[in-house]
Amino acid sequence: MHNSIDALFAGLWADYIKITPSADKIHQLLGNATGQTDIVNDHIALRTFNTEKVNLEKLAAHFLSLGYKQKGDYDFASKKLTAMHFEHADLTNPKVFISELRVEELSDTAQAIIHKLVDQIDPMVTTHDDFLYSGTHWQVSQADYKTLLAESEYAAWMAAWGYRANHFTVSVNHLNSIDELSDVNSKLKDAGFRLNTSGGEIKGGEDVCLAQSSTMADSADVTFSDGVLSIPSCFYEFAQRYKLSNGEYYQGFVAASADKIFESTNTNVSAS
Ligand code: OOG
Ligand code: NI
Repeated sequence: MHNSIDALFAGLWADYIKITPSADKIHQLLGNATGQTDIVNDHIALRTFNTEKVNLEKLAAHFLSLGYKQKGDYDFASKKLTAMHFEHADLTNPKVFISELRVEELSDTAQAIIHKLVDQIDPMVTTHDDFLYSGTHWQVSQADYKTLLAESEYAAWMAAWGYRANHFTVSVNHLNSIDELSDVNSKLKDAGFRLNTSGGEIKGGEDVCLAQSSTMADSADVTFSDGVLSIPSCFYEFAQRYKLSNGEYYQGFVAASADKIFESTNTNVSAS
């Protein structure tokens, strides 16, 4: 486990931008628009399988040991996912959203593939400093990737990319001279970035105290056991938070919006 929050997020960021070149370009774009070099990160998200060896708890332990506390929990029935979010008492630290796939709800074929992957992990690695940005700990074939893809985009993404932040999130509230998420979206589209339109370009809004948008994931090469394939890697998210009636900014997530944000790593842009 890391002993510094900054070191952990620096490791996550360095790994993330290697396969998400758009993130660097978006920093430049927003930096030029606002005169800022200090883009504030609202949160990151991590994914895993609910298998005992690597479940949500194993990932969360890295944040709990740094003083984070568990806050909300979420259920995504049709995607077969359970999630929790974590916050630090010092709210200048990014929030963390961790989900896990309920493997036992998949077909026997998909379960067998996932067990074959998880069986290859040394149980000790989940406690290593760099585990949360260590990628895969298994060999996977293109055929198995495609079998998973037909049943669960999430399972296929995990099999190909493993342990790493699937997105960082620009805090729109902390941008100088840009106040609204819709203005961020316009700048991104003008610059040629493709937004996730599932559930609309903006998910949520002032009524749920959180408005979110995201790019569609970049594409990057993955070395499968039987060759290289270019597939969706990671994306960038944009979040605008609103105040609750007590005057404090809402710090949680919104399940209906999150359900659509997951689709930013889909192979095909969904229509709704
Ligand atoms: C997480 C999707 C949910 C949010 O901000 O609601 C999310 C994921 O894609 O793993 O990030
Ligand atoms: Ni997010």
